[in-house]
Amino acid sequence: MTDPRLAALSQLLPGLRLLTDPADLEHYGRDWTRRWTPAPLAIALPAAADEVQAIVRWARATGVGIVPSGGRTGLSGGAVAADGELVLSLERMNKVLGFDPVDRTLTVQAGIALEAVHNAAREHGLVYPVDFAARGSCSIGGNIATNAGGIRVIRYGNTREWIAGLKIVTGTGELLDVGRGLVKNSSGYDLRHLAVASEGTLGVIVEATLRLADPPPPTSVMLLALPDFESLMRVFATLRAKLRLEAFEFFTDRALYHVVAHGAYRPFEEDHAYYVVAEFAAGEAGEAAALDAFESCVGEGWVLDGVISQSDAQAAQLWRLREGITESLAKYVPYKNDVSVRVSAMPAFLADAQSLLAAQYPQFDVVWFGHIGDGNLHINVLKPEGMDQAAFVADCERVTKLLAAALQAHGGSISAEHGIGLVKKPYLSSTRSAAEIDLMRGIKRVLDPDGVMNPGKLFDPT
Ligand code: 2HG
Ligand code: ZN
Repeated sequence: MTDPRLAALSQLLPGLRLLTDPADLEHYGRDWTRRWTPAPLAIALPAAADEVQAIVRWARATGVGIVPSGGRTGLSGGAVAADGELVLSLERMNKVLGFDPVDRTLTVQAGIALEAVHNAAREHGLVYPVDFAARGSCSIGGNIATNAGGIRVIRYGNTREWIAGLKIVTGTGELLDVGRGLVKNSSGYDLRHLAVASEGTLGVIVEATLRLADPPPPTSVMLLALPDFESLMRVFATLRAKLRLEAFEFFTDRALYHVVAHGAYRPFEEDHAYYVVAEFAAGEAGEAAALDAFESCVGEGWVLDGVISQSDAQAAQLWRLREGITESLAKYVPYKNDVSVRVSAMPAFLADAQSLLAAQYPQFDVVWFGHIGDGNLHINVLKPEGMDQAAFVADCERVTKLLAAALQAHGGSISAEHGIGLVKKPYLSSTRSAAEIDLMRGIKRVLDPDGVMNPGKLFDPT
């Protein structure tokens, strides 16, 4: 280890695991965006909060930036280390620390995978209800740092709702214990919520106390085929009125094409323009209500075909059609948009966004899907084979500027649930006012006075 800064870190923390192999730098320096060439200084794998504190103090002394790192499944470049930073991986801090049956909370280290949180909650007869396809690899710390949403937000809300307490090592090296599991606490600013969606720019989340919920009733899944976008919001309103919805997701024919090409089963004989996967409370009443809702949607011409799962295996098969989309598109290195508007603004925004993208992207395969019930659309633009990556991204950026303006006009956000990171940084001001961004910078200055925490993410230093 020749770099004197790393030698100093090793001297400070002789037990600290540090990696500098090129393969490790590459592995830990990137996330799922695959757009930047990883170039971290090294990877640190601390085992405890006091080591994290010492690393932050070292970073302040040496000026090396720190990129906090969980499962690196992010889609906005928030965990990318492409500029000589130290990647601080929470991988070894992945334990369940405790369960409290009275408070109904689970305390975990931040590096634990979301799926391991689900399993731990289930062992106690409860659930941690935030869920999405990357559950096996993403970490709870990363979920909190991006306020991850996923497929059950319409019933349970985003990650933010489930955070009872956090331990955070701030950019000053101080360990804050905020929230402390209290249900009621009107004692001033709630610092928990500054950490949620902060994308590692204020500090490193090292521990979280999560609220747990009662398990949902048994559910069934239905897949519906729709003729047009207008029907989508109508079907949503009908299903929401008649059923206890646990999830309501949509995707287009292009998404189905790719996910089937990737190995999923083909649900209907005929092709349709749009599809909905809805999960709802089952049982006799649930099934009857589902049939009733289905028939009235068919009667209105909003639904053209449909299937209701008859077993858990079939439910999983239907879910795969939605959850397999990201993976099925990965080989195209898509340009991703993750946008939101108020649900009530969705029909008007959709009309604008559709005509905008049809006019601007006539030559690209554009795949729409997402969490329509939350006002959240994912729009993946696929790079044509043989096209230069930089030219493709430049063309997409040109269109994103127009999309950001449309979002601004409809009061929406350029990032619904993936974060700003590096990818959406140029568009932050379409979603946040200048006064808000100034305040955010001010907050960063207080918690990270030397700018060592995830530098260049969210916004550039002034
Ligand atoms: C999803 O909803 C994820 O599946 C990923 O947020 C979205 O790949 C994407 O664009
Ligand atoms: Zn999503």
